[in-house]
Amino acid sequence: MARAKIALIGAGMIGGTLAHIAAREELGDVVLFDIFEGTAKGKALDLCEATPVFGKDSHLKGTNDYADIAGADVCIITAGFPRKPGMDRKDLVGKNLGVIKQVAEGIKEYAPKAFVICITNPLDAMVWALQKFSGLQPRKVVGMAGVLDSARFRWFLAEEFGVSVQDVHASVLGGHGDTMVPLTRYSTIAGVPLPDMIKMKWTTQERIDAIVNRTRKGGGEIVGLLGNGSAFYAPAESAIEMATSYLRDKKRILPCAVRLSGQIAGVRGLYVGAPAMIGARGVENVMNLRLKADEREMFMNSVAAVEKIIAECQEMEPSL
Ligand code: TXD
Repeated sequence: MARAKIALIGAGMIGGTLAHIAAREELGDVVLFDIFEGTAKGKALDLCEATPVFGKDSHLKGTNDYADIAGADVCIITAGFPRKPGMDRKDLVGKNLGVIKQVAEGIKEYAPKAFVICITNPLDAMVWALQKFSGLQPRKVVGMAGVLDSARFRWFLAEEFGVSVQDVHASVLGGHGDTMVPLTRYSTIAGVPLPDMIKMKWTTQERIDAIVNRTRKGGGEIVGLLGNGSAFYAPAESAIEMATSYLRDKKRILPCAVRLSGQIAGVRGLYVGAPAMIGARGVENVMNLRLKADEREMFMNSVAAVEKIIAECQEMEPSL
């Protein structure tokens, strides 16, 4: 059987890390695309030269020509400008919307059957614009944010309880960032929901609230520490988990930015984070969670934040 072809649009910090993981996991052959041809070609060649050492037969190619992504099975998009310290996600809107338009046109022309994972911020609005500009089926276009947000939440919980990360499950909903909705009643330690962990006196409500707050600000914490650029290891691992579920038809249920059609709180036509089943047909199902009043309020607050950025996009790009 032919190897899968994975196109990585953007060969920066996340793009390079994605290429590394995809090659090591032998997930498929990799095309690294960037407007800076040297960056894409240099990273691809460096990784090709690493393959004999880690002993995997993945082929990597760097390019600045969209024709090279022809027939890609998966496209992962990180092209754009990262958030700088003190810069809000919204400052990125104008710059990254123009980038997403170009990328959508490239994918529409050369890889219209691909499963497309957008990572570029502001995530929920960019993935929405990408689907509109490209005209691809909504079930084949998703955004990566929830897997990362829930991974951060899981790590903080594993630290809090001193348990293996493997025994921690965390559930998040809504837009990426400050308005993200952590579902503590669906977040568990070895199957025991967090509210029960509080009753069992393994932790307190105050400590869980602090962890939720730290999770919401997780991206900013890394930006502040790095001083130049944003998180890349955990975002890359998260997108690979989504790509793997598609390529291997695993039907994982992962929190992804998906286009809702009424499954949660009646929201339609918008991309927001929700638990989605990812298989060979793309988004095969979205869990129709019934939210409690306070969760619904947080979710609608998150939806409003996404709508606000979309309105800004529509002002800048009347075709949307
Ligand atoms: O959870 C999430 N979704 C996120 C998103 C978590 C972390 C980072 N998040 C966002 O991902 C971040 O705010 C950025 O918008 C993207 C990519 O982050 P990365 O750290 O990889 O950024 P880099 O290193 O700046 O890489 C971006 C690359 C860089 O090499 C540019 O030359 C290239 O994008 N670029 C382009 N490539 C193709 N086409 C165009 N037009 C283009 N413009 C810039």
